[in-house]
Amino acid sequence: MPRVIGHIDFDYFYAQVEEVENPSLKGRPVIVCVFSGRTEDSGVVSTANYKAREFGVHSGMPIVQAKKRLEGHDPEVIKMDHEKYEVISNRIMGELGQMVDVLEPTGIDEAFFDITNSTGGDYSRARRMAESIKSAIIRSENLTCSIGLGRSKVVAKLGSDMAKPGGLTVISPETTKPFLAPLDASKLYGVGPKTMSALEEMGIRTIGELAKTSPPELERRFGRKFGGYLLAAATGTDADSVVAGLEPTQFSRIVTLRRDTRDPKEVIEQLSEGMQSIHDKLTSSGKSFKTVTAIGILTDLTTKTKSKTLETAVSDLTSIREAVAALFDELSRTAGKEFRRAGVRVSGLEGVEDQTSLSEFLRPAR
Ligand code: DCP
Ligand code: CA
Ligand code: CA
Repeated sequence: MPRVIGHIDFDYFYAQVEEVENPSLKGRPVIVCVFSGRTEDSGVVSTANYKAREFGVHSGMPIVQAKKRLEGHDPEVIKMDHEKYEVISNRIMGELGQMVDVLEPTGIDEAFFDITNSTGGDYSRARRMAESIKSAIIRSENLTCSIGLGRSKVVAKLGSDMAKPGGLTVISPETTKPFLAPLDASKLYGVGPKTMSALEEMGIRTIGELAKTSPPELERRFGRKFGGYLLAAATGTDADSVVAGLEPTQFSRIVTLRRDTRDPKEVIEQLSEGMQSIHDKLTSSGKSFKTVTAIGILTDLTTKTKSKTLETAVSDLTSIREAVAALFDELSRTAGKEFRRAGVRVSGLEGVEDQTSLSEFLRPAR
């Protein structure tokens, strides 16, 4: 049975999240920026929506330069809020995990997945599944994404790249060769400018030309491992499989206090948002926890911690707040110095995954 591997990539992710939150931005150039704080506009563009890209703005460009290009076009400049994007990413990954056989997140806005079993290797069924994944994400988060399907990770990734923005590229086993042949070899995952110029020296420009090169020739130039990979990638036969992403084992937040203090009430108050964000993460990943830890970093920069383990796993905000309050009361009595920074960690996570494996375990054998 041919493998069916997918690669999903959310479109102009950070900027799209901002558009969803504030629909009046649609149609205007939007840039999401990381400000370094040195001068008012120093820093770089983290990402830009497609409207801003029409003016040549791209990730990594200095903010000053981007603003110049967008002058007179009513741009919106937004400060990057990584936590916000992470919460949404986690929610989508959680949802995706329920829809595919194996999910391997590879970044905040992308993942490989395997749907060989659930489609029986049938690429028409796979296309319908990819379409329903796309509509599910639109329904739940109002976000568009691009998906590629193919028989290997390299092919799937090429497919999602070509589908941007908002598309779906299905490369069935029969169409893999003609699909790959005319493409520039630099499009292959792992082929950077250095490899590309080495290939050009060998007279290789396209993936099709690379696929026809003899293995010894490639191995002589690139070594056994990378040479072998290049040939496999070019023929769509790279064997790498989709590996389930590691589940988080803890969530934590640390803040620098507005002033050094021994007062647990002051500490708790400033940790309130952090506890809320931990609670959001628990909710979005469907997890509960057994252990709560209060973390205090003192004025001499030593770290003191105090933990409490519950009898059963819980996930509600009140439990976090109550445990943290009690732990900081104790910590402030024993620390002997003022707190400079303070944090909370929940660990011993249990959740969705355990339930799935349990139900699988209980399912009668066939
Ligand atoms: N990112 C960043 N700095 C970069 C590149 C990316 O901070 N130099 C962040 C912002 C992006 C996110 O990572 O939204 C995902 O990166 P992508 O390369 O997938 O780019 P986008 O999702 O922004 O756009 P595309 O529609 O091309 O996927
Ligand atoms: Ca993206
Ligand atoms: Ca990406």
